[in-house]
Amino acid sequence: MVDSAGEEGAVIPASEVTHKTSQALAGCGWGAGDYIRTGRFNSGSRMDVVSPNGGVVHNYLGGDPFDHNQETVTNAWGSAGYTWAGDFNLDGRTDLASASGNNVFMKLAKTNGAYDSETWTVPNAWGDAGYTWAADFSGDGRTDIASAQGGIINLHRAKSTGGFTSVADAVSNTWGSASLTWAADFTGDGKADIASASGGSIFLKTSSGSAFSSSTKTVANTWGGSNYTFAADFTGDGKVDIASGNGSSVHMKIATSTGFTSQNWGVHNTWGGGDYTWVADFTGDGLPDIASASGNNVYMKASEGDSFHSNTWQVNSPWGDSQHTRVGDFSGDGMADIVTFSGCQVTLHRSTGNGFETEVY
Ligand SMILES: [Ca+2]
Ligand SMILES: [Ca+2]
Ligand SMILES: [Ca+2]
Ligand SMILES: [Ca+2]
Repeated sequence: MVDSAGEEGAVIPASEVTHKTSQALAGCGWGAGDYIRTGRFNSGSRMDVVSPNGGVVHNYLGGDPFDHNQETVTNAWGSAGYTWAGDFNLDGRTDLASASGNNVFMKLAKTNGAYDSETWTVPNAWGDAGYTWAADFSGDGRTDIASAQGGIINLHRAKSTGGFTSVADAVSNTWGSASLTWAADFTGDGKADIASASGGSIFLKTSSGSAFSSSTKTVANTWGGSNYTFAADFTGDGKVDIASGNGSSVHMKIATSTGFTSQNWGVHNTWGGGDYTWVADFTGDGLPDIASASGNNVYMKASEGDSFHSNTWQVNSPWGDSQHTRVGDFSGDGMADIVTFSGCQVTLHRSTGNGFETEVY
């Protein structure tokens, strides 16, 4: 099979690395790596990378080249595991929210890259960070927060006027591990649900918009490592599926209107490290792909809706650490790229849809 992503098994050689000193960042700065977030923080279609550091947020606005600016914010943050990026006020720009006790410290993004700092209050009832998610549970486009504590989900719905409406909703106390628990729209109705996998069961909490209903779906007990397990809509039908890479198979749990269908999609047994394995649409066809980097090789498993197409997109430059390496459509052309920062140096692997072109500046 030959398609826009190249032949099955093809090795697409690295482009010449272009050194664009004229694009060098005017400055840079970084806070702790576990607070780095991606999103669309200013106007426009390009993904950005932001790094909070106390009373400032360093913006690296996408993308070819990136621009750095440093914005002043209120120095009020919860811990990294309770810090999220999402559009909490539905203005089309990604915001930051960081929870501590009764307070959710908001940095609401403005068109010029700056932030309005606000504090939105909630009841002080939080589950572990691994069971606390920011997603649009209500389906109105605003990002909400949900935090599970056993048989209770504390749901904080973002209001049109700002702030949250909080409810404590009783659910079935059935959970797999945090690394196999995701908030995403598994049912395709526009409202994020919560799915948690354990062996041959997926415990689903389906959102009605204001509460969750609990059910258990039976699936094949076939899983790769949690770093290779992802929730995304690999089939393109609007319902989020679960894919778990394991050697020459990706174990698929494909969401249906009643549960999940288990399948194995064959792939080349080529994988990089778990910290360098990502899901994004690198080919630009609307379907999420799996990319896994090891040295100069980025092993691409491109979804074709009912199978993966395996080939290798090479790059020719070193990797920064995984927290400073991010995927997203930074160049704004519909194809996900990889950026790796090393201090003020930016290495952008820009997807062409069937390979990477690399710029260093
Ligand atoms: Ca916003
Ligand atoms: Ca849903
Ligand atoms: Ca799907
Ligand atoms: Ca794709």
